[in-house]
Amino acid sequence: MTTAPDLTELLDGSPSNWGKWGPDDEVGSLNYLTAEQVLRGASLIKKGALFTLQRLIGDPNGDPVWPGRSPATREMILDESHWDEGGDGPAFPGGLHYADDKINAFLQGSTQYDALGHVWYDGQIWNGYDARTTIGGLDKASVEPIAERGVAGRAVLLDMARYQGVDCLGPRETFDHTDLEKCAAAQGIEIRPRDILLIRTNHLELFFRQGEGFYEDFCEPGLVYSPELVQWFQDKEIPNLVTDTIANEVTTDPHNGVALVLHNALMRNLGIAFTEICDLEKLAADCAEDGAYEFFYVAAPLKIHNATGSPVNPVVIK
Ligand code: UVW
Repeated sequence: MTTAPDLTELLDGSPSNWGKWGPDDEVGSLNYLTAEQVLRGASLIKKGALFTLQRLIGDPNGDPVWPGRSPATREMILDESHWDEGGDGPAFPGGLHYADDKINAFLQGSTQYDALGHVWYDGQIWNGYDARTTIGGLDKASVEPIAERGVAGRAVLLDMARYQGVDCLGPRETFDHTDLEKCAAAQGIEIRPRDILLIRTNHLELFFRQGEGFYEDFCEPGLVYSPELVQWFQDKEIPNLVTDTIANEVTTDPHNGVALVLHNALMRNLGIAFTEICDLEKLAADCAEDGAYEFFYVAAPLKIHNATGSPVNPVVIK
């Protein structure tokens, strides 16, 4: 049996953007989204149609999450029953009643932005910060600076499932940048520098069909590492990778057995923001209908101090 190489060895010499935006940077490749890029994206608004990309938290059919995480639970704290005979509902002048609830949730357990400091190897996170700055909360490269900044620009949908003529991609299936280029050409668009990439696999359809069986021998489909793929992302100055899978890439690289290589090659090293577990179905159906696969994308995760990630409801405007 061959053992998987260390990420240090595998990614030795891989492109890096550490220091490119200064020693204090915490938002990485989102720096590519200048005001000019925001305007470039906004110019694609043609019909005033809105698409929200967040999956429902507390979906009665289940919430897909990375193995080891649990879906969010919501607890009702106050409702009308608290004002029943002998109830503990607070009394307000005028007779106000109100409902209150709270959720207990993994910040990476729904549609989410990863903080750039979410993953690492070799004792260093994005921009070379010491991995020990993650202890007890991310002092560096948390989701907070991304939330503070916001994300907006031209985005393209690469509908890999439709391009391959399948309902959804199955476990372990991989594709790379050359496939993305071919998919874009088939859709009649060009992937331009600084585009936000939205990739549809519809793989989570299998979660809703299979229930817990979905997690057996878990290996999601997705982009797979190669030095050429990393260089392509670097040359294209891609700021944000958005997908409809739990972890945005093939879970275990079939060529070397390493887990989540692109989280490290693209997020830790290049500073590309990752947006995961999106629902791209309505958007994809609309794109197939009107043939417009390029549009304005805007998102801002929640401002949570020191957090490793945050729920988000990105919006596409066509
Ligand atoms: C991990 O990196 C483990 O998970 P996520 O899919 O939230 O990035």
